[in-house]
Amino acid sequence: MQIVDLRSDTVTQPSAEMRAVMAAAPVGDDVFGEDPTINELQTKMAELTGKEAALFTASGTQANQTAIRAHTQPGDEVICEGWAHIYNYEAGAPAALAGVQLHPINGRLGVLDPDMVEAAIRPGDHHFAQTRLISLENTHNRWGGTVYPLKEIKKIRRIARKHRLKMHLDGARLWNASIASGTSIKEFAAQFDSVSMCFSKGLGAPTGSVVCGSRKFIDRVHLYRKMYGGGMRQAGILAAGALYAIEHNFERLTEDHRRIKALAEALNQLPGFVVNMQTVQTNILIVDTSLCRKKAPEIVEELTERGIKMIAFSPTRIRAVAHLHITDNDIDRTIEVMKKLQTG
Ligand code: TLP
Repeated sequence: MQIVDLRSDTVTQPSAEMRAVMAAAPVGDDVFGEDPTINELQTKMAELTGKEAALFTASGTQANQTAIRAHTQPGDEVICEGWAHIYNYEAGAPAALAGVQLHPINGRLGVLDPDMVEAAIRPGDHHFAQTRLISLENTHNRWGGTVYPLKEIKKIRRIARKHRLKMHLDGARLWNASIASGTSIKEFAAQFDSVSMCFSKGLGAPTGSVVCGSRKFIDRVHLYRKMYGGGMRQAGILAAGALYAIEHNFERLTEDHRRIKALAEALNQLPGFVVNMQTVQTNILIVDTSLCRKKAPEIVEELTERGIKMIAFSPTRIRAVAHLHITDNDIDRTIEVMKKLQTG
């Protein structure tokens, strides 16, 4: 049975061409800064984001967490959105590794109300944790891959400046945000002190992420990357996959966006399934199954038995993600299978 794997854009396999480029990559000891392919990737990412420097990391989690550590001291507070990845899916790392507490604020489509952000900033009084950092996510995964619009980011930036706070962007899927909105990566990045981006999601590289920021900041991130076990030596093999992915798989993300929209529209016609089309902006869709006779995990199990893989995000929410390997036929097949589930 042909499997349609819509669980995440992290499930892609490197193509033969990508593997060949990786195998041929010149490498060196990156802890000494001597891996030419990693250096090339870091230079490229610094240019793309308009920052002074960039550092290759093992994962998106390592990129976010080394950045959070480098911006803060133990006991500090970090403001984020209530469904942020750093809060929900990074194994409690801000508390465990940086010793900071998160201050989540509920947003709308992943976008924060600037007044609520300002109200959440703690006074300097020593009863309180010191607010140091605001972290945003673009696209916002759990809200359904929603784009954080530049004009909204600017409102938060103004508040951050006023209160002398730093800003971090979890840009694991900033590639998708840029393609969907027409706002360049540089324009987004200009509003932040640090930006993390992933190569192993929509771009389809097997491993790796990056943190971008000022030279001084990246030097601190370098310390914490070593501390967190991320000094990977001859990892240029991985960086080569990332370089290949940027060149070949960035512009094509529009195809993933088109396909997930087609799937969302079709699901909205089926009994029981509701997709809020406002949230369908990039390569992710969240379908609300509250009106179905079956719970989301049960539906996911039935789909899996029929060769369609998705993830139950909660008892009433299922996530599907389009990526490099998902074709128009796969979308059609998914719709056909879901039609027959008798969920209404
Ligand atoms: N997200 C994964 C899961 O952890 C949910 C996925 O399948 O979407 N930031 C954002 C916004 C992410 O979505 C992810 C991965 C990360 C950071 C972490 O990246 P990795 O998995 O490389 O540590």
